[in-house]
Amino acid sequence: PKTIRRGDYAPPAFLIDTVDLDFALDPMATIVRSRLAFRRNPAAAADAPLRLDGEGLTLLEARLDGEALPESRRQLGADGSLTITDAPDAGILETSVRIAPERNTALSGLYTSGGNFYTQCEAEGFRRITFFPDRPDVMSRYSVTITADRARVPVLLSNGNPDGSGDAGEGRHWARWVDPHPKPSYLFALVAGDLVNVPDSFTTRSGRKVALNIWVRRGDETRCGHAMDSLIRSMKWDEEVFGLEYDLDVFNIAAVSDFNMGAMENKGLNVFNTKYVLASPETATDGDWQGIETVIAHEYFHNWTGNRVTCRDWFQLSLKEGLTVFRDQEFTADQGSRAVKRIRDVRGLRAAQFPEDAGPMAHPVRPDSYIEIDNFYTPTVYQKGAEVVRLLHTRIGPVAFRRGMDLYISRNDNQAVTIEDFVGAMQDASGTDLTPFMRWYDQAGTPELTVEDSYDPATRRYTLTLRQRTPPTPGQVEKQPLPIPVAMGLLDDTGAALPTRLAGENAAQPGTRVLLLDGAVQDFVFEDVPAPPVPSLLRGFSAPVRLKGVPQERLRFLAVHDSDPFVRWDSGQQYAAAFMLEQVARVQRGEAPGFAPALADAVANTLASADADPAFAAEALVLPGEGFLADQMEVADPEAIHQVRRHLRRQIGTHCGAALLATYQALTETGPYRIDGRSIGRRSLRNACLAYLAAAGEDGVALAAAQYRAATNMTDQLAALALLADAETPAREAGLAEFHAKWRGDDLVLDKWFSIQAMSSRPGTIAAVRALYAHPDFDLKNPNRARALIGAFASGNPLHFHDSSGEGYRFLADAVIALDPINGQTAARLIGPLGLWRRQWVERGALMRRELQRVLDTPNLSKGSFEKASKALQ
Ligand code: B3K
Ligand code: ZN
Repeated sequence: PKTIRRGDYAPPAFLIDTVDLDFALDPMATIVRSRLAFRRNPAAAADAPLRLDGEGLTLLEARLDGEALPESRRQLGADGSLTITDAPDAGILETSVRIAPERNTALSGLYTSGGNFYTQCEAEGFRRITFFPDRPDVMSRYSVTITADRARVPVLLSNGNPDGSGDAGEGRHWARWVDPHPKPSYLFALVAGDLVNVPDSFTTRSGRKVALNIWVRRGDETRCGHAMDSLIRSMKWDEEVFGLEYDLDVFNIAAVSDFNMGAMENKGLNVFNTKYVLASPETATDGDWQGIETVIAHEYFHNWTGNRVTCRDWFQLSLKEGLTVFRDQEFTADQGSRAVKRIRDVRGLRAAQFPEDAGPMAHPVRPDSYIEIDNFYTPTVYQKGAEVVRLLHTRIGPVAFRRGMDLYISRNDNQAVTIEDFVGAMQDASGTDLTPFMRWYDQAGTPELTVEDSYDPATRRYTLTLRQRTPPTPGQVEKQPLPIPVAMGLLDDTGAALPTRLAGENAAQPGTRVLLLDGAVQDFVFEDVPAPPVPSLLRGFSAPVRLKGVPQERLRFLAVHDSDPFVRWDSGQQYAAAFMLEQVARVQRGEAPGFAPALADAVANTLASADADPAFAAEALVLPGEGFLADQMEVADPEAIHQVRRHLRRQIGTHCGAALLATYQALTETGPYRIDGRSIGRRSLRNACLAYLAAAGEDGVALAAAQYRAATNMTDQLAALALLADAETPAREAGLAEFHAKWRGDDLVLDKWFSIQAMSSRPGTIAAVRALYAHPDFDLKNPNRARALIGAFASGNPLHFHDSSGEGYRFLADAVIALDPINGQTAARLIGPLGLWRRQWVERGALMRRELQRVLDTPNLSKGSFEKASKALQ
């Protein structure tokens, strides 16, 4: 397979001004007729041929300016493309192709799900529908006519505004859609089938009345309220915070149960995984409700950051994704607790992006090369990309940032641009030189930040020495220092904030200030410091770095006293992590893990003050995860990590049993189910208490069984069932069987049943997972189901995935090999966990490599899986 390089970018040879598409829908033989008004791009070489991407298309006819094109003037390439020789500088190209949506198991292009038609075009799926220069810098105006059987396919949707519909004879009907805004082909969408809509409306602040619709399968319309409410709040928020208004008369969302990712921001017609639309208290957990709000907001925000201003090429992907994640994070922060939102986002970044940045797939936020672009929709492009936008926000402040956004949009509207255009707008709006920040986009790896300090009582000077180092990553050995904004403050020995005055400043500043570390090492000297202070660093996680070497005593102090909730939470986590890693070392030496009374004290303190902010307390109670701990170790030890974490959970559950039980009981819900932040926080706290109680022994497990039986919402039901699934109790089999019987008709709930069992730490889990793979309800073709079992096991169960027999690795490789010919994109995404073999013992590493090699040796492997497996082996 071919490697695509960022440096090889060349503008398109031809531009397409208008696209007229005509679909005659049929599951096995859909005919797509296209009429393209093309013209030579003045910015490109004058002799380049007119080449159109295509993949798996059966060409029926091609006409140039009304005349049939002789075979001699059209070449079909081995890659499926179509090249026209001696094309005029401008003209009309008409093609007609046949495709079979029903046979499209890759779920890219036009496919069917449950008898309905859906498309997914990002990144390169449009070429599976019709011949086209399928690249984001070709922006065109689209009109679309759809014809289909009226009885089986009553609803016909595409991008833009509706522009007529009618009878087509012989039981068929048609509808036409016109999108007034130019767009790249990856934003094209078509949805058609037997769907029902949940309608609402929104009036923009300039008075445009927008019809809102969520389209679902019959029966699902009662579960769309939260998605609609999230959409309306997103539309309002974007007007208020960024001054951005919706720009069409309709906004349609269609939900589909077979989908490769979360959702897709097609212009005016978003397509969503049902997982991010459908929710009711009985079927969705609090996490699901929050996921819906986030993804609805994210896709809506793309209308400006992604659609109106799009990417010049796929290397610029973070231009839209990093920025849009930043926007959805801010939206959620404004809806509830900013501190808890930040904690969750950082937890996610550390769980997924930090390991990626330390592994074989490490790549810059703006990658230099790829084989399959679908492999680069990564935590680095999304989450680290959002962190880099946040760095700019921190550096120039909210007012200049907003001016920068206005400038970015007004300069680049209806264009396909680069990350330089974004940073350039921020720079011009702020008058700050931001060129050093470009390094964050181009350098991979997570910087390590270390701190030393000294205090001189004679001069009352306090010196903080900050040092940075970024470890080498594949293909990038030498690293440059990065500009790192460090939000910080100083505390006195009672925990009170000290005003800070840096040498050279006239007046002291109260509260948090931002130091900019832009060299490898730098001293910051504070004047008039009355006594040795405790520094609080990286408040709000002001940069995506690993802060190292803060002594345990300081972490304990900050966990209690700092004014910044993120630092309080993080100091507690870092303290616990360091302690746990010491116990892992003991276990590795054959000793028993010890117990830290300080951890029990911390839990007791958290419980005592939990009522002030239950959601924060719940975050603080949860011990650092097994993956987080493994990521701190040069060579991981999944068994020892698991043993230590289990031991500590039991100890805390025992030591703090009375307080945990009291909190648990005090939080018992009486009224109806509510989904506001405080109610969610109370449920998380209650279930965090239950988890410790269940870890402590039989009484706790019995309590979980009782909660399972009494639960009236999915959050409490599933939390209890997950604890039972991990325990040795008769309630386990009974609970799992009952849950299955109750929910077997509901795909999204059944996914949870698969995941819980895949993540169990009980002995025999690998065999159980193999049995679930053979279960009649398992369906490899459905990406949600495949991820619920295979992905949950490989990413969510380090203990059994890394079983020293290698059976966990073998299961994953078997599944990837089976899935790859069906859906290469989803298969490739599952390979990741096998790539971390360098961080395992040599023997395990060898077993992992053997499985990667087996994947690689599979005939006709997709280029996505080839790229993942071959890079992992390097
Ligand atoms: N832009 C889509 C992701 C497309 C993934 C293609 N493999 C969803 C999003 O980020 O909003
Ligand atoms: Zn996105």
